Amino acid sequence: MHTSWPIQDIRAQFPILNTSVHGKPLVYLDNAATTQKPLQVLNKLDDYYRHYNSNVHRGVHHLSQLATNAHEAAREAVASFINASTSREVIFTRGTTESINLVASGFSKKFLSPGDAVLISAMEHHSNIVPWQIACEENGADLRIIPMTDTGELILDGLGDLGDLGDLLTGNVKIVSITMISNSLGTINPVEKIIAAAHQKGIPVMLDAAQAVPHSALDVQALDADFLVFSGHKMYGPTGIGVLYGKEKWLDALPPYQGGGEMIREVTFERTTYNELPFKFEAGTPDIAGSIGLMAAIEFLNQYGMDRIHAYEAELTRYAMEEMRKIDGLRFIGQAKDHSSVISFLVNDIHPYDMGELLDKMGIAVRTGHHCTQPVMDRLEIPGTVRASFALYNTEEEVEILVKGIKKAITMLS
Ligand code: C6P
Repeated sequence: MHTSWPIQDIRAQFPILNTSVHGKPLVYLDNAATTQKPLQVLNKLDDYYRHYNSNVHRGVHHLSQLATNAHEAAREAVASFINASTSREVIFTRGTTESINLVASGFSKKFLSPGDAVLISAMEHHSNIVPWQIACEENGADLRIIPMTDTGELILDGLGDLGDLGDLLTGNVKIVSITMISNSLGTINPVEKIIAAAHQKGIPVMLDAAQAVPHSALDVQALDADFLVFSGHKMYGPTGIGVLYGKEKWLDALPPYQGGGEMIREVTFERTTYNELPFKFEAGTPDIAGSIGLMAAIEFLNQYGMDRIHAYEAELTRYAMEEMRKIDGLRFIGQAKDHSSVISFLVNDIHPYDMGELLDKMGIAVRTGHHCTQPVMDRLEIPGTVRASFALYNTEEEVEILVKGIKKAITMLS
């Protein structure tokens, strides 16, 4: 399989992959929660703190200029990675959650009124539900949900033919906010169609790309997304840094999120004027090491190419599903035709926590539970799932260890 994929070189860049857990070699399959970090990223963080740690945009001194240049180069790198038309459209945040909160809070203050609605889907992460619930509550607006099938696919009746979502996408919807890939089901949603339908009615769309950005090339202009959000730590970068992409016209229209240094142009006790984009949304000292680390992660990904990464992971996932399908009593939770490298499953009536605990004893790191998507679990009437999620450094051998581990756990728990 994929003899051209430089798996040994790649793994050599992730020292943590050589760790032992409970005396067994680590098999890290919790990449949808967070990915491990390559030396390239670790070294960049170390280099920053060791050699040019300084605050940005504030000092004329040499170190501050170095830090500012690196921080702004990171913004350019993100802009080019997602093909934003300008780096002014790239706001650094703490992550996906903060990015969504920023937009939801802006819509709450400026664009939502009683009788309006926000449209999300049945498979959103809590961070794309709760901020909108708060915004709707603040304004007497409705939170509408695109339903899903038992196989974990969105029900988009009429989409394509009618160019709308039937009763859901009506004129009083002020924004559609939808995940590109479900973190608990692995479903890849047809966001292009949803964007086209929403735009026909002049409704903006925000894409939660947290699970998409590490796995395939993203082009915000081709997608015509109005907002797109993601976290650095799920794409081999550090924790604490994330991105809000927004079309300039939308970012200009939104009010500031937080007040403080950096986001202002002029302050008097009577009145404050705000800085231009992107700084209007970046109050306080930013995560400078984080942005620099994120740039290193982008360089790491670009070195292999998103298309090749996607092809390798897709083949690995196919192999994993093929092998797992042979396990008696195992059922996949989320069987969408278009599937990412997230595999959720249950075995007979074994509780996901029990399976997860036993796998952990074998050195296999998977996630168990509701994965911050409780409404998905309620919809499917299950307590949670076991989730194995793959990254570019995982191997066929690791898939085989997982399959053996699941079989062993079944024997122990039956
Ligand atoms: N999902 C998972 O194990 P933050 O925590 O802000 O970096 O990302 C939140 C988030 C938003 N949307 C989606 C689709 C996500 O998957 C996540 C994070 C992790 O699935 C942690 S719950």
